[in-house]
Amino acid sequence: MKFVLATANPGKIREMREILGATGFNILTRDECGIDFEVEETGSTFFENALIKAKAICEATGMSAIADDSGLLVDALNGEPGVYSSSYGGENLSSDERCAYLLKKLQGKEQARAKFVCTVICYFPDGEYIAAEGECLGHIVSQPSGSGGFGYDPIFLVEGKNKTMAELTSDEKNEISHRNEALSKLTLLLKERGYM
Ligand code: ITT
Repeated sequence: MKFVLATANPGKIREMREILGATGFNILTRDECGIDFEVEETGSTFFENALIKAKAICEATGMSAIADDSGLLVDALNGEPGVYSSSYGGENLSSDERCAYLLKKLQGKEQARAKFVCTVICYFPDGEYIAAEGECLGHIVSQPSGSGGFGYDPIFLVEGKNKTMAELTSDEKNEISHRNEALSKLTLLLKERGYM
């Protein structure tokens, strides 16, 4: 079975390929399908944005498309950056700058409970789709640490581990991540529907 990933984020593409590797699916990227346009994320929820991306890439390629919409929710910031995680603090910031911006916003707050969440949607050429969600609990640390992963990983201390997400190996991250939970559920649903 062939799928195209509806994400342009290289960190997500790497992890989705690693996680879906065991399924035997043939996973293509947007680039490999010649998609060079950006999909505008006009939704106000992870679900809406995942659906917008999956539908757009399915319609452009004629192939079943899997989209990931994800983000970081920090309790003391009332759930920010949330659906705006990829542009928090400004469109053109680097990941390091975005982490620094978030840490600055958290200054003076007492607790820094947070979670990563992920909604994945597989959209089929007949207009049907299936969705699944995952989350990963943790805390924000005041000093970034580690060089693995991407995005906010260096400032996210994983619950139950004394390490930031960026200090985990990619296998370790993929065992506990929000993305893994969502994609594992999606894979089960695809299995139930006879796609593998
Ligand atoms: P696509 O829309 O092309 O998929 P994007 O990066 O814009 O790429 P999102 O709109 O879903 O995707 O934004 C998700 C952001 O949340 C992402 O850019 C990171 O900043 C953050 N994020 C999501 N998952 C993460 C993870 O596993 N580790 C660190 N940060 C993550």
